[in-house]
Amino acid sequence: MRTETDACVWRCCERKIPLERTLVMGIVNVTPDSFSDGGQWFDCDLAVTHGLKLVAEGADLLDVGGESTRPGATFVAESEELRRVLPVIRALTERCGVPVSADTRRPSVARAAVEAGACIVNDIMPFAGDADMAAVVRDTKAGVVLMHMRDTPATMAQAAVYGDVVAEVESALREAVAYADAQGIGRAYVVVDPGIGFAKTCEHNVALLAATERLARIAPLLVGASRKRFIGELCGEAVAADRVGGSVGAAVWCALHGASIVRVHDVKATRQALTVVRELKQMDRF
Ligand code: PMM
Repeated sequence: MRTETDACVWRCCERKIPLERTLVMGIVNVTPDSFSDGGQWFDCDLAVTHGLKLVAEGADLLDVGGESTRPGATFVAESEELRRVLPVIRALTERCGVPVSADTRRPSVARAAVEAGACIVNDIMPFAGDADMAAVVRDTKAGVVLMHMRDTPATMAQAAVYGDVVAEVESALREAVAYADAQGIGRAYVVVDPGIGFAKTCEHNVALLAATERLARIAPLLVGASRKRFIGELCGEAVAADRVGGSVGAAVWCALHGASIVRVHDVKATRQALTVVRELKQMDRF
């Protein structure tokens, strides 16, 4: 069982990140092909400038990734992933002041990222890709995001078959937390994530978001709905960058239902919305 104290702080290397209010994690994709912003920051200087802008707009954390996970994407070589992310992580850690996370499924990249200054490992294939990942997290004392997905980005669309998606994702996340426990990773280091859009249809994503409160009982919850395809399907927007309103709506919903962190592209709009809703919610108590 988590204690109240654990629930309020996320331990990430030397940092203790308070989780009393919903935090905004800004996305820095150093990739040529991400579905949401592919190619825009595929250059170290551009990526760093983008990360600094997100922090100026109110990001509490930054998530740096060097491998696209869009449906159908194939993996890049380890050397290429390292080449893309390490200089960006190093520069952002030195310059931005907020905790930096490495979005990777590779233990070698996770370890190098922590050595370069990251304090969070965002593992989209929790411990499945390689058993060494748990050891990296335990040894470095990095915070870890355990995200639900099935198969790999290249094949996940065919794996989007569930009887009861909420129960199955909940049970898989509980298993991932138990595995982390067994590997000696303290609960205070762990955040879970339902993996919106990863081996899920539009209906599955909506059901999972509707179950935010239930999923947030497993461990502190991170949700990444930003610009994803289901928002396009619900709102009739084919272009990812035109899904800001729907993305902010999803982030507000998650915050109101107990999510600790929302992972977003549009930090400024999300931050404004969460600030106003938070004020209103506080007034609501009186
Ligand atoms: N989504 C993407 C990439 N990494 N990590 C976590 N923890 N949760 C997510 O939902 C998630 C992720 C999808 O791609 P994007 O970086 O272009 O948004």
